[in-house]
Amino acid sequence: AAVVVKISGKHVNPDKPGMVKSYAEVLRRLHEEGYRLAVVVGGGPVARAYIAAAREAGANRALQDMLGIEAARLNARLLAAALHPDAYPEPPRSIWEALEAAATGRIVVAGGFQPGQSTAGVAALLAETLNADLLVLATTVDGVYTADPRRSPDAKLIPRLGYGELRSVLEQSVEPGRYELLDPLALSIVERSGIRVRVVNGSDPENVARAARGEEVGSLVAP
Ligand code: U5P
Repeated sequence: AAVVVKISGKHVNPDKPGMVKSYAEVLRRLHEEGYRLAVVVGGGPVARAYIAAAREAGANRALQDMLGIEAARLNARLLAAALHPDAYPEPPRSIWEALEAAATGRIVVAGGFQPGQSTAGVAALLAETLNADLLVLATTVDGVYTADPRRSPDAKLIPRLGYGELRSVLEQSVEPGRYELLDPLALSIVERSGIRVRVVNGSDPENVARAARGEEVGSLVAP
């Protein structure tokens, strides 16, 4: 089966070498079990620091995004280094490059592609291109909630939802840096191709393995 995994940059970054190692172990095991894997790593705190600095220095939005893209690619390189030699060594910059990397049979590890989206957009595009059976989002929350669980104590986890329901949950919280699981591009891509998305808590990398194997963990978004 082909599975695309998007890991939050809050889990894979230079401050968390132990997590990087655990993710590498889980992903390597899935690869050995025969899963075709593409992994997208977010920019995390490193990206936020560069974006804020570029903004204060007067850089435009596209160039702020370009720094976020490179920060995510650097986090991707960190994970790829831990996965060596099972990962393709170069994070792809585009779908074409991702297809080339995937054709080698190694684990593809990507960061950002182009401005105007997040790494969730990259993950959705890769899931569509690679005909993935599942897109796993390894986030900092346990799943999709009725409201932002970090701000509303009575927020409830939704175990199974459709794309329309996800869209209305995401619309409740549009503040930058808040509860963002998918950007608008990612949402429209998974919806148009009916890609199944499982949202899990990535603080435990084993949740990614559970999701890949089809276990009921976190939330499932499906047609
Ligand atoms: N980014 C892009 N395009 C991509 C991926 C990321 O512009 O394809 C930029 C955005 O500014 C994003 C930041 O907020 O890099 C870090 O990615 P993420 O951790 O928010 O997904």
